[in-house]
Amino acid sequence: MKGLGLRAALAALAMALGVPSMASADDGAPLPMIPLAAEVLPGQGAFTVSAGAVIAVPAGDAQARFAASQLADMVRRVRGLNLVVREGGQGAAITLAIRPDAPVAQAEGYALRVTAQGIRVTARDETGLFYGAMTVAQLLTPEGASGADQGPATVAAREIRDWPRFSWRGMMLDVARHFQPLDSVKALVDQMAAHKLNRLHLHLTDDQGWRLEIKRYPELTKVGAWRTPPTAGGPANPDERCGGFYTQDQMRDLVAYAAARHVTVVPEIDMPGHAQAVMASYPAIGVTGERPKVAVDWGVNPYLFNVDEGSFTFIQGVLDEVMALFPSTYIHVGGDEALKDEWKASPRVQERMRALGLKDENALQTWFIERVGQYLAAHGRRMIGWDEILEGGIPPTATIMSWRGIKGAVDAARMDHDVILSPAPTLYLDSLQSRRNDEPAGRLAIVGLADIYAYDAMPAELDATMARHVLGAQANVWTEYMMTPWHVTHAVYPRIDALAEGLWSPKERRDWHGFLARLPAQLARYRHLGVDAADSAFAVDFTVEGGANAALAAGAATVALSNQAGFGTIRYTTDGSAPTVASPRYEAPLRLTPPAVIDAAVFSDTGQLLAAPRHYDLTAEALRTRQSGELAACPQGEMGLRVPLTPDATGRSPVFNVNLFDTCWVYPKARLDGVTGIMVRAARLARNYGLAHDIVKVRSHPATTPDGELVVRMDGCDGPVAATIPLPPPSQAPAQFPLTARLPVTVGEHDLCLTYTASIQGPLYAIGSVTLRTEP
Ligand code: TNX
Repeated sequence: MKGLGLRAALAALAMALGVPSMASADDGAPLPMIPLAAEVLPGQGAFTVSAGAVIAVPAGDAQARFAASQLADMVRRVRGLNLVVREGGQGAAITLAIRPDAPVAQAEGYALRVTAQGIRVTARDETGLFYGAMTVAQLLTPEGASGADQGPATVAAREIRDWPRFSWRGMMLDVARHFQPLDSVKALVDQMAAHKLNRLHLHLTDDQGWRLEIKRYPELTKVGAWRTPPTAGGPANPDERCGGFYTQDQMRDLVAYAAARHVTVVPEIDMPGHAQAVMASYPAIGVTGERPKVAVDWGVNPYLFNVDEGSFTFIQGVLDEVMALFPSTYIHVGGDEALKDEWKASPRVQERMRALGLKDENALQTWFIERVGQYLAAHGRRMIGWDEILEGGIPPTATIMSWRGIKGAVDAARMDHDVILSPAPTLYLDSLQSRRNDEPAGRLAIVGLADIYAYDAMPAELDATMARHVLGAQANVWTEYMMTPWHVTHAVYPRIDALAEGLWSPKERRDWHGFLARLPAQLARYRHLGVDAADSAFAVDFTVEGGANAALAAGAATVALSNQAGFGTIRYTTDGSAPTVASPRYEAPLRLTPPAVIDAAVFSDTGQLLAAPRHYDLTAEALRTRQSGELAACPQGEMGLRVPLTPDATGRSPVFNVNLFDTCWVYPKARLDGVTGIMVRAARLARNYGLAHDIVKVRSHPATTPDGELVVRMDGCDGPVAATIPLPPPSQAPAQFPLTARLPVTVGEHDLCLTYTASIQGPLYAIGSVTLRTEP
């Protein structure tokens, strides 16, 4: 029975002895279900599903058959238990059927009864039946610890009635900034469906790429789907291409794949801004008629659609093909971050604006968007736009997607428009999920698992009549800094679990600790399905009590172990061996004398690994080193981003916390007793950011040598210069290089301010780490 969880072992024993399983089969164990059902009532007894058990569906009901096959597939892949799908037949272990009298009337709802005789799912619609099947799959895979080959699954009798809180339960995937392979998108759809999420918003076009084949406008993908990655100094290699696109056949396949799983794909074609890839393909559609390159700069770029008939002919031509591909009622037309400079500078646009009697460029944007909205409405579709489209007065046909906080949603709902919430930073999954140094690139607003769980999509400001305009919410996966499918996976899982529960389960059922207790089963499913979920919420953090300086002074350190969620059991070793369930359990901070090591991992109460082992090196050098993420911003500055070494890497990349407006960092309270010098791991990155009007805020520091220097000051950024280290010419140094200097002899704690003086027209210099040295 090695590898079996205790409960599974007992069930197996009961089976072997021919004892009927009792209600205690999973008494006390958390219901292995995310999102949690609206209503769960306990029953008498239990039911065991063994290999070869039948899932029966009504004859001829293809959708029920599909739901059953998805259920069987998940149970096979997670548990190694093979179930058989059959049409018709009495006495099956599991039955799925649409019934007009199913005891849940809400759309997408289902009823699920487990009795000693079997598991019955009924629903009034196909979506509800599918979700009931997904719940059965979860009930049959409750075991975190052991995984495949667990044998029969015993489910306690109970009655579940379940339906969603919100109708729009979404995820947005940005395939424009970094193209995402079709298989990765399908894998996301699989998990969305398993989590009862039902809207996949695809951000298909942006400055950096156009990702959908449009037959009438082939240049959009011939030119607009590809960009030449920027360099950090030196000429770009024009043969190096980054990008990709979906053919119409591939997109039809994806839309059908998603529809079968009750996920609607909502396309976004961004306009009038975020349109540089369009102008690179069809410059005549732009305001200036000039042909830019497909953008490599993240942020806000100036290219806008023109407002003449040619633009609308183009947009309508694109939308005709989009509508033919996507059955979604809603079509997203963007409308975000459209810098109005080009419209302001163009006499033709200004003339048109006056002729239309519009007072300013915001009103022109509203007119532009509404014209597109009317076109969609005439074809039976509805338009969604980001909340900026409210700025010139709300377009009458618009549904608003609110991202700049929730104000847009509240305003629009009060004006009787439907709204969808996706406020930054909380529902922006490009935000990092912990302060750990091993977190990959992203925005430095920290959005942990608990933050997503705490999010409530219903703005408190709205009364009951206005509240009906809130369709729901979605989390957005912007991919400027997510270069690989691995990174998207890391950003999405398990935060998707917190999102799903917030959007599906009744508000009063929300319970963070209950959620955490139910999560290990889901993490185990991820492992068996090959979904490399982030363990950021559970991974061990090592904290030197009293700080590194106290440890250096004492020659010994007290190290506390903890994790973000405060969940699970931490086990550790100090001999360099890998921690296991049998390793000592962490109870109290460890007193250690450098050099020492700690390896620590986190386990659930059934012994399941919740976070991979993390290693901590306690050396004097480590105590004198600060990683990029441990450096502070200079006064008045803010570290906004953690960026990779190159913008389009194909694997994991070293990362650097940066303030795009000032290449300045502080090593706070550096202990300089015995210190003779400094070693900075420097990096040279591309400066590829569209800062729009904020460009004037970029701070320049005067240089004294051709390629600039790293200047180290003592006691803050206005203090005396302690070292000046010239930077190597970009053509003569690799992208990462060490910089060393001697420091004046002193004692005590001093804030070290490190500033690059290289030209702000050139590469962006960053810091990987700073180490204080004690060599003579
Ligand atoms: C703002 S959200 C954007 C996107 C960026 C995102 C990065 C929105 C409508 N516009 O273009 O990718 O921030 O977090």
